[in-house]
Order: sequence, then structure tokens, then C-alpha cells
Amino acid sequence: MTTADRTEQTLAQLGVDSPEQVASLFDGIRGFFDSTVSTGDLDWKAARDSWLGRKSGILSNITDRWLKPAPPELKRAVGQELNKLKAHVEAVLEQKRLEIEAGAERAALARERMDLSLPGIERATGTRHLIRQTFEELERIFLAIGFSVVQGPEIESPYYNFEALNIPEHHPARDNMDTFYIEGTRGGRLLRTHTSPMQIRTMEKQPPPVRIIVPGKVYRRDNPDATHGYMFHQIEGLAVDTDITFCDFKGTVEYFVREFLGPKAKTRLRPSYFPFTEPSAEVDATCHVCGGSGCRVCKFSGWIELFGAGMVDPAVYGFVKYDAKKLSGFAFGMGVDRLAMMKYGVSELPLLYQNDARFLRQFP
Ligand code: 2NL
Repeated sequence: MTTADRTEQTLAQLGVDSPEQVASLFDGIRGFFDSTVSTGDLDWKAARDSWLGRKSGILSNITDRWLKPAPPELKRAVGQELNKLKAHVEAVLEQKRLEIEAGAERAALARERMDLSLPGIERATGTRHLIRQTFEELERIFLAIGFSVVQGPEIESPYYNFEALNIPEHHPARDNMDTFYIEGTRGGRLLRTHTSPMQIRTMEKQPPPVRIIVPGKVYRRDNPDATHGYMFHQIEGLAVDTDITFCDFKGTVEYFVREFLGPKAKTRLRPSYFPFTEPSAEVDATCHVCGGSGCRVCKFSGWIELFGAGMVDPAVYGFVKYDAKKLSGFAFGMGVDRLAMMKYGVSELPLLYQNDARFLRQFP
């Protein structure tokens, strides 16, 4: 007969008639309970129902079969043993319940655990392009002496790009500023060949004094090679007031060259020609590589050509209704790409536009 089967019978049927026998009978039941709940994967609910279930749980059976029909001399002993057993079963099952819950919690934590040792997703952050860095450096130099930055459209009218700059139709200067005309505008719109149109627009809008620089993209039809493209970046500058002299022009140019190339750089002006300045000059600086003694970079001349400039041609004032008799000023135009290549030793113009990260990373 199994242990559980015994609870289907009365004490009399089991031949139990002394308190000692009652005690050892309960010992057997308790041992059986202990063994059933000590398995590794206990079905806790099934164990609770089979032991504490109200209708046919083992403890109910014991109450019905052993306690209730017990003869008076055994009742007390059976009652005490039953209470002890019940307390034991309840305590052990509660303990098991806590253990199972804690195990589930641990399993959930293990499942949801974040591996903080995994490297994060690294997003490559870019830096400002060398052209942008050069723009900002040039702007800083001129902002420091009172110039403001003005920007304008890349699509312009021939009037602002040429006529107002003293370049009439059929003027030979249009040859090397041959540009791109916008289809369907009958020659009425073009890509600007310099940022000067915005300087004309600024003078039209505001009375002197004017001290501005205009950075931006400009376009010229050209055969592309290591130093030429169909687009380049320019900063033009313009200063107009009642008493600006060639001396101011020269001083500003020298200040700029020292700021851009370092305090040792010397400046040289060579006569030149632009339709919109008179006199006009090419600004050279002592070679930043050899310091003027001659090297491959400066083709052994000791000098590097930086940009073009000059005193604003009075004819230009006529186009913007400025009084040419009272006003004077200077202007300059520099190729930002050229200056960046020269200063940072970039040999090929296309490197500036291919956006190869291996190139860009060298200018963080
Ligand atoms: C160059 C030379 C230059 C100017 C641009 C200018 C603008 C106005 C009036 C007079 Cl509104 N001049 N600009 C003057 C001299 C030279 O550019 O080689 N640029 C790439």
C-alpha cells in the first residue's frame, strides 16, 4: 500500500490504536511529502492541490478518515500530529513558492541583461571641409578689421555680372570669363563668374561707407585639369568711403598677408589689369615654403601669387549712383581653392571635390 493510499482508510482499518503508532504513521506521511517536493522541477500548483486541496487533498483526507472517526483516546494525538503536518506542508510549500519566483526573476534578468561590454554603434562624425575651413579663416581675418560678410545668388543677370562692373559686351575680358548661360532665358541669366555682382547690389542698396566681403561659388567655362575646374570658390572684398587711399589698400593687403601666411611674410604688388579697378595689381607674397630664397613651390622666384586687387574704377561708381568725385575705395578678389591648395600643400584641385575621406581626414 502506498503512503497516499493509507489516507483513504481509517485508523481502525490500518490497525493503528496507540499514540506511538499515530506518530510513526504521520512520520511516514511527512517523509513522503518531503520526498515529493524535493524534486528539481517541482510542479508547485499540483503539489499544493494534492496536499492542501479542499476536496481530496491528502490533508483533507486525513481529517476525514483519521481525525474525525478516531476513537476518543487517540483524537488528541491525531489532532496534534495533523496540525504539525499541516504547518510543515504549508511552510515548505511557501518556501518552495518563494524559491521558484526568485528563480523566474533571475531567469528574466538573465534574459534581459544588457551587455555593457559590447562596443556601441560608432557614427563617423565629419569635419568642416578644407574649403570651408579656409573660408572661415579668411572671413575671420577681415571681420577683425570691420568688414561684414554678404552673400548672394549664383544665378545672375549679365548686367550685374558684367555691365555694372565696367565690362561691356564684346569687351575682351569676357573671353576668359566665358560662363554658363541658363537655358530658356535668351542669354538673360548666367552663372556668376565672380561674386562682384553682390557688391554692386550692396552699393545699390546702401549709401557709403561700404566694407564688405562676399564669399561664394563662382563659375567659368574652362578645360578641367590639375588646377582648373568649371567652378571655384571666391572671396571678394570691397571698401568704399570718402577718403580711402592707395595707402589704405596697401596696408590692408599687408595685414591680410601677415595674418594668412604668418608675420614673416612680405608683400609685393605687381601692375595688372582688371576692367573694374584702376590701378590694378597682383598681390604676391614671399614663398611660405622657402621664405623667399627660392624653391620648387615658387618656381625659384621666391614669390607666390596670391590674388588680384586694385582701386575701384570710378566708372563702377557711375553704375550704382555713387559720387565718383567724392568717393574712393579698393577691391580684391581671391580664389579660395587656390589659397587653400597653396597654404596646405594640396597638389591637385580635384582632391578638393572628390570628398575622399582619406584626403579630408588630413584636415580635421
Ligand atoms: C581675381 C581678381 C578682383 C575685384 C576682383 C571688384 C569688385 C567691384 C569693384 C571693383 Cl564691385 N573690383 N572686384 C577687383 C580686383 C580683382 O578679382 O583674380 N579674382 C579671382
